[in-house]
Amino acid sequence: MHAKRVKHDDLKPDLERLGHDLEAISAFTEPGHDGWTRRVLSDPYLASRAFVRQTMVEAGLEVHTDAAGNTIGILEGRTHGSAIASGSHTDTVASGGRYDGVVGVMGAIETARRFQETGTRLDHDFYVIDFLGEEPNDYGVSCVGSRVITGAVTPEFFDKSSAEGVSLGQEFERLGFSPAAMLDAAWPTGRLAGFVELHIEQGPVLERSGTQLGVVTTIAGIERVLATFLGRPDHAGTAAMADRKDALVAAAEAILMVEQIGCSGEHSVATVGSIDVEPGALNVVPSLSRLWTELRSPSAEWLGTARRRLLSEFTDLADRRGIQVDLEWLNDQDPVHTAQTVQDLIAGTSDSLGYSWRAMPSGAGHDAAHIATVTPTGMIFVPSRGGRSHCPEEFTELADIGIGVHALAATLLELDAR
Ligand code: HGY
Ligand code: MN
Ligand code: MN
Ligand code: MN
Repeated sequence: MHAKRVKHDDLKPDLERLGHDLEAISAFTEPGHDGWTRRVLSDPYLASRAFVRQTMVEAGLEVHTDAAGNTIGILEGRTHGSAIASGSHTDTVASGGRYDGVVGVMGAIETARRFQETGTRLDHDFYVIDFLGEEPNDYGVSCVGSRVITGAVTPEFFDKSSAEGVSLGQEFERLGFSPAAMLDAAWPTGRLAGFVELHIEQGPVLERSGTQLGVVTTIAGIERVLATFLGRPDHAGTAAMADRKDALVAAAEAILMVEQIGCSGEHSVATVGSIDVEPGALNVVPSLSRLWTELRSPSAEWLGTARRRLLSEFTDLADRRGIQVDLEWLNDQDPVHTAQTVQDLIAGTSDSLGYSWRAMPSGAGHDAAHIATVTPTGMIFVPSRGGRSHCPEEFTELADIGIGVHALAATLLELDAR
């Protein structure tokens, strides 16, 4: 006996209420930055999570925070066996946008409201999840909450140290999390019967093609590496050019190599997103440079080749310049195919609701990439204006978000009935 069969159309979200939620959470940001900044474990982030928790409570959910630091709101089902889930993240990159991740969390909360308001009692418990720390933290590690519940963390995960010598584990302990508990917080197999994440596309495809929804087929794999070049400090006025061991010039050459690697495959990209230089004085030949680098592709094979190519080219470069290079691989995320069964549910409900859709890959990483390792998982995209994201210009029309939330609710109803 499945849930009372509400009509898909009745699950349309209350746009004004959804818009209010999106507006309210965008008030939480680090002052003095362009755009929105809610870095994991920062005060604005901790304050925004209290808001999300309260919003879940007011939406009639039973709320708790698990050992992984995920905020989970539960709408009880009829059977309490396994659960179906939806959610995303509410942390941001520095000077980022106000839709990345947020749309998936507030959209899932609105969906829970609509199930209750239409008297829809699902068979499965429905989990609404705000995952901890999806964006790469200062240690280069992303998707903390979804990795923990899928058993994708190891003790080394917490040993990573900052330049100041503070480990990720110590940082989490400072804020009341227990790395030991996190290492033991994987959810039992079968706890989830399915997961769907609503997210902004963060690219131009839907807008350019005039399509309302994206049905995500694969989520790009990501290799992140911290490359440290160790040269020699010298007087900038007396050290002859031929004698220098300049760590910053080496970094400049390495950055162009990364660009060439990124251009070497279809749908592949490669980026050096941040650089540190020491000692950072105008009249001292740089002795050290750190390059925070990532490689992405939907192809595991390309990622393997690119990783080996980066290693060999950086090593040759360091040898040629008589300096040292150290590579710390930070986190890897394999490319993930979403479940065909869930893709079909999203496509079918979009058709039944009369929304246009297209199957497409995701160049961005998501919590769904980890959840997909333990349960049938799908993703729904809504358009990003100008394809822009991870910047203050990130924007998606409320009406477009509403279409995504509507498709999400209908998809979850069908997922529940499977
Ligand atoms: O980096 C990403 O792909 C995601 O937006 N965190
Ligand atoms: Mn992001
Ligand atoms: Mn995101
Ligand atoms: Mn069922």
